[in-house]
Amino acid sequence: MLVTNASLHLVRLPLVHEFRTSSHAKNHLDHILVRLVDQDGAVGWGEIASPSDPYYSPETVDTCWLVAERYLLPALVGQRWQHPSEVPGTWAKVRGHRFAKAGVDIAAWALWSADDGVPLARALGGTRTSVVAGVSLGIEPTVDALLEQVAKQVGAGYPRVKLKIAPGWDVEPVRQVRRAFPELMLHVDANGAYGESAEELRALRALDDYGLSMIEQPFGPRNLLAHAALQRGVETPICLDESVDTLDDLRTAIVLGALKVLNIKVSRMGGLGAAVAAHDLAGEHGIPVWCGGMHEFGVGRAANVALSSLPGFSLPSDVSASDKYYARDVIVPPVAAAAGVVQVPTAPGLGHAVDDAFVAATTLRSAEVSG
Ligand code: OSB
Ligand code: MG
Repeated sequence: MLVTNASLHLVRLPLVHEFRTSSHAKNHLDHILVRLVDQDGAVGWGEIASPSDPYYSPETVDTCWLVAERYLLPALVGQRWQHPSEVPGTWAKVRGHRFAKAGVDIAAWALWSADDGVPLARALGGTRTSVVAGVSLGIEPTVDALLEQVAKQVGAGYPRVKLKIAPGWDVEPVRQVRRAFPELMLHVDANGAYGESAEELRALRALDDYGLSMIEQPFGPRNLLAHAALQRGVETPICLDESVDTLDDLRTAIVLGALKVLNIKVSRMGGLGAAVAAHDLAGEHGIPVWCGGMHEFGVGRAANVALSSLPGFSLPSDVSASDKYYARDVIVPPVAAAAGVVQVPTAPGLGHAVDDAFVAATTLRSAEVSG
């Protein structure tokens, strides 16, 4: 393959429901769509799903734009490659900036799998024909408002709900959701908001009584020792998200006993090849994985669905239908779920067309790199 032209498109979509985590609240998102064109005019799309602010990871939309425009696309355009696993090699000198890399990497996989006539899921080694989706619910103004959101999503058929928690919004909302939904597969995600004070540790240990399927990322990203210590004291599996950016991080976390479950995000790992490698390594150690989301638009969401079709993704992934997030998505058809199950596309490539007119109408700015 030879990419002869590449462009970036900053697209803004309003969220159907405001999303609040331990760090911030959002009612619209700006993601960068990446469009690659090969020598025959074939097109592949990817998505840089970085948040605008550096509160989840150090990256922002602006740093992603800069790094993609100045380093990643110029490194890729004009280079010949046979398989998308070679694409990260074109920018091997660039350290970090994994969200930016992931968006370009997804576009290369989409381009290549479409050209090869295989669905992206099969190109990645996926075997499932459908994937089970869970929903992630933000912090709500009141427990009643949260119960209403849980009821809405359970009513829509989703079999698993994840609740964002933070110090002061943990045991009580979990207790009430569990009381109202005794059988629901439920887990919590703190996005690293807890410290190791006696009070904070007491709250985290108290969560062990509610039959949660996991406690995700209670402590800061680099604090693997606190995760390992908490895992020794609770039955509930500890899941890592922000702590695992690389395979080396995962190896260290496994040796320390800092996790029993892994959240794999394509963006956080820097692309689909890296996400598959994390899946393989976790599998060798008997660690179940699931695919986390960054409120992706349809392009990134389709990549998440394809990844979730790999055999080790045995827990529900954050790949809810497009309409959980956006009234209108950038792909046609949008991602759909029936009773919380999403079908893996069987058409070549991403398996969804990008709605060019809608992308054009929602684009705030764009840039082009050609060879
Ligand atoms: O920690 O999983 C997270 C969204 C923004 C930042 C961090 C996270 C999330 C989500 C979104 O939970 C899940 C989804 O895309 O449905
Ligand atoms: Mg998380």
